[in-house]
Amino acid sequence: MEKHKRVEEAYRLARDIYGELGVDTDEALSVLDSIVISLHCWQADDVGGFETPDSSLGGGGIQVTGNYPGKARNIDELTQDIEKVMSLLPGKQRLNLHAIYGDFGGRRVDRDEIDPVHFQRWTDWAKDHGTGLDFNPTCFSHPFADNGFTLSDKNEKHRKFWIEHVKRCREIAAGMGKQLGTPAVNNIWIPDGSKDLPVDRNTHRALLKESLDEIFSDEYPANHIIDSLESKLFGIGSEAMVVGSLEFYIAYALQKGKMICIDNGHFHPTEQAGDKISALLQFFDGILLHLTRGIRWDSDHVVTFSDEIQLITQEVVRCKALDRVRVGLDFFDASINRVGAYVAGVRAAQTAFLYALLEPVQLLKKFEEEGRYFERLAYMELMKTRPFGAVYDYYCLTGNVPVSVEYTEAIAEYEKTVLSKRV
Ligand code: RNT
Ligand code: ZN
Repeated sequence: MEKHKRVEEAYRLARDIYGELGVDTDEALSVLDSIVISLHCWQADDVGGFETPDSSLGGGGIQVTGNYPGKARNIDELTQDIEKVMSLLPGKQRLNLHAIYGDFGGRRVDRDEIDPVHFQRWTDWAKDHGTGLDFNPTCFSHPFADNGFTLSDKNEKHRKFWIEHVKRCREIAAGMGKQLGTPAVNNIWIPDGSKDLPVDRNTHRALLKESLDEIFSDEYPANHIIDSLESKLFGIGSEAMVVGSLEFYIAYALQKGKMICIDNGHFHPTEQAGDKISALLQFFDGILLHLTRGIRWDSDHVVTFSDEIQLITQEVVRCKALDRVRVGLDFFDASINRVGAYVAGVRAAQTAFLYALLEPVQLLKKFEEEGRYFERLAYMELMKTRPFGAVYDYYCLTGNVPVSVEYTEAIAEYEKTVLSKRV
């Protein structure tokens, strides 16, 4: 109780400090509370999924390292983990599923056979929890992806297989969106690319375009499904060329009215994903974010409150584009408590949005317009030491979730009573 009083007191002080800068902390918190972050289910089990026979992450140049005990082995354990995560977070979240996470009842259901019934359990779960669902085709961890190509494969049989898979994913996602009353984002990412210098980039890109055209020839209402396309610069095993590059998808998505997904791990390390937002917003109705953290490569480390994430959230807020941006997370770290990793990652993303919402944008813009760049710099530096942590703590307190480090104790308890028993 004493502790909680201190959180309230600190918040009152913070409110005054921000108030002097013309920033309304109450208003910032109410906007923050409207930001729904989509939790990627795949952090709970290292992108393994629940297919039979057991698949584990393979191909596609994405990798999980670590073998921390306690990963989710089935839908029961995954929902248990996600519910735990949600109970430790302020605000509302959605759940983002991959196609390999269906309820396959121990049967072998190949990717071109998945069906809405395999996901009804998830939709029912989401209904019960008042949350929305998002979806992703799984075009990796499969023998037909072993040569490094899926939707752009020159092997017609395999390409047709992947087209069928993605078509079914769209049907599943649209069904979820319809039942839940909130459109599901179906985000297509494919690993297709080449390790060494290819000669025929053109045919692969033509095939990808053809495949997408075929996939999108099925029409669904916009209030059931939002289609999104995720580009990448390079991956492990696709260093020389990725078929679904930024240029390819920007052009395609613009022409076809689709959403573009910006994963901040998918660019040259010195390129800033945050800089792209105001450019894309001039043309796109919506952007999907995959917030992640690359270290030297697209390593998908847990999101932290980094400069990179800050610039992304600042740009979304500065562009007043919160209603046009969908926020998803995309990381998979098996070297630490996986449930704790989720909570830390979401809290970091929320802190970054809050930090952006607490920026005295009007004042900074004024400095900028008047050419007072020293003041702009000085105030931007000042904001780094203003008490945004006290504001976030208060958000947790009023959201009835553990404040600051208290949540690590809840994770330790969950590890002791639940995760450590999964052997
Ligand atoms: C891979 C992409 C993609 C995946 C998930 C699992 O580089 O970021 O979003 O991480 O589909
Ligand atoms: Zn991603």
